[in-house]
Amino acid sequence: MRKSSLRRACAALAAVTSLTLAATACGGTTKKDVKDENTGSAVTGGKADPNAALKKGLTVGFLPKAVNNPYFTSADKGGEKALTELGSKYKEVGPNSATDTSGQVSYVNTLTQQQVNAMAVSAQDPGALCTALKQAMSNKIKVVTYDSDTNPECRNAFVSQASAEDLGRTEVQLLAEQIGYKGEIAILSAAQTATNQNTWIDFMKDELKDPKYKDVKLVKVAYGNDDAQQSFQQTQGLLQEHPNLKGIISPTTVGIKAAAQYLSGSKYKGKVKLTGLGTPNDLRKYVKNGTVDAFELWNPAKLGELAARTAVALASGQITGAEGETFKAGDMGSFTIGKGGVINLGKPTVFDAKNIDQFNF
Ligand code: RAM
Repeated sequence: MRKSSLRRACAALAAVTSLTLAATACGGTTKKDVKDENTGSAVTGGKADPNAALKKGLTVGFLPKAVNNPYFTSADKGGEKALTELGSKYKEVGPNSATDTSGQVSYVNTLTQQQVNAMAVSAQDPGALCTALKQAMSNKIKVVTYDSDTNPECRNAFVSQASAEDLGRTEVQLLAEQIGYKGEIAILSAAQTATNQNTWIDFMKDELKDPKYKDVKLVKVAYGNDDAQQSFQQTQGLLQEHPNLKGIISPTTVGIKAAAQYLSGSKYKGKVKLTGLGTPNDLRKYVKNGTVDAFELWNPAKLGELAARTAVALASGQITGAEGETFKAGDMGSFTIGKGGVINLGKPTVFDAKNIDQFNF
């Protein structure tokens, strides 16, 4: 582009966006990334003031991995409820598929252009959203990841569903008990790039190194992309390829439901064990018909609520995302920001035939 037309394009971009997006693209200066010295997470708002009043009238955009996944419908509803209570506005945007990463990038840019005060993002990929998220932060938008994180420097804080290590290890422990610590097992995951599932799978592999699992062999990690049909077909494929399979771990609500559906209608029902992360409402009938013994999850609505309350605390200056800062999340109580800017929701619940009827989500 010639200099004069570049200047014209830049002026036009600046007029529409009035953002540093234009400044960067056109060679202007942007604020340098500031990282918390101890945690590596982005700190964009100076010092925290724990006594700052919570602001009202903010807009917080929720961007889940995919809008048509019922897990995110529940999570984001929790976010909406909290924002309404706090006198702020909620909006949700997002792709239809958990593998549409470029779609997620566009939605980050849309929220930035709309000048929301904060966004809560469940990232499909740890790195792909980074440039767009940094752009958002340099425009004074607070970025919270929830459910699935990015690289720490691309957000202010991560609201995690539970300790990733705990989740990975306990899923292996649950399945090993069910198969008597012997036999071939497989994992049916979501998207191949998903930060949350990949972190849990790394801990599963590490747990399997313990000598007590010497007779348990992980034969395959399959990916159903959080798509019901693909997850169903992947389960079928796992059993065709590995006829001696004794158990499957599916750390995704979409995957475990599809796998339960497949097993329940097959000769493997009750013989090939299935555990992982699912909602009680999805799996109730498979627990009652003997397809699933036990599985786990947190309450997705509470995760969404905590993401919303974190976003408002950040946008109000109560916290910056640095380790050790504490804030009150309404009726949920007080939370302290841990290493890497991570805020933990709590411990997951294990569901089985004895307790499943006490839960409705
Ligand atoms: C799916 C998504 C989500 C994950 C849950 C357990 O709905 O992959 O990211 O946290 O499962």
